[in-house]
Amino acid sequence: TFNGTWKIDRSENYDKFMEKMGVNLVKRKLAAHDNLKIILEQTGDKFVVKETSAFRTLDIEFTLGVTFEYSLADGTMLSGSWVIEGDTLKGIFTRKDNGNVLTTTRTIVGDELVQSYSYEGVEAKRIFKRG
Ligand code: MYR
Repeated sequence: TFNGTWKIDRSENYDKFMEKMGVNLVKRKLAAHDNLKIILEQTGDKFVVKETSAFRTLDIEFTLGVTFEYSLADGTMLSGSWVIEGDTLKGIFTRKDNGNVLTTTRTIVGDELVQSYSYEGVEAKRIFKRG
């Protein structure tokens, strides 16, 4: 189960990923220490995500397979949806400003939540521990 509170532990290649996304150096340096925390609550095919970071606090609700909108901390708007395949949440999102696609997955590995990101050929991971 994905349910619970997840606190960021470490990231892999996240700086390069943000650079590809067009995030400037100053914001990337801040984002490297964003203290991201997500609380996931799944009920059937509905999810509530409570996101807290150095940048903002945000509640997101979505239903698997149903398109919704999500804004990044810098205001960039994404539109897309999550589905579950096996034990993995798979998200496909499109940037509204340039039409490029961002894919992401969430999967439990051991006692960690691993979120992967892919954008324009650059991949990153953020790894969370239960908090
Ligand atoms: C959620 O389930 O938490 C809401 C939807 C998340 C959509 C994908 C998020 C991608 C975030 C990428 C961060 C990029 C920073 C430049």
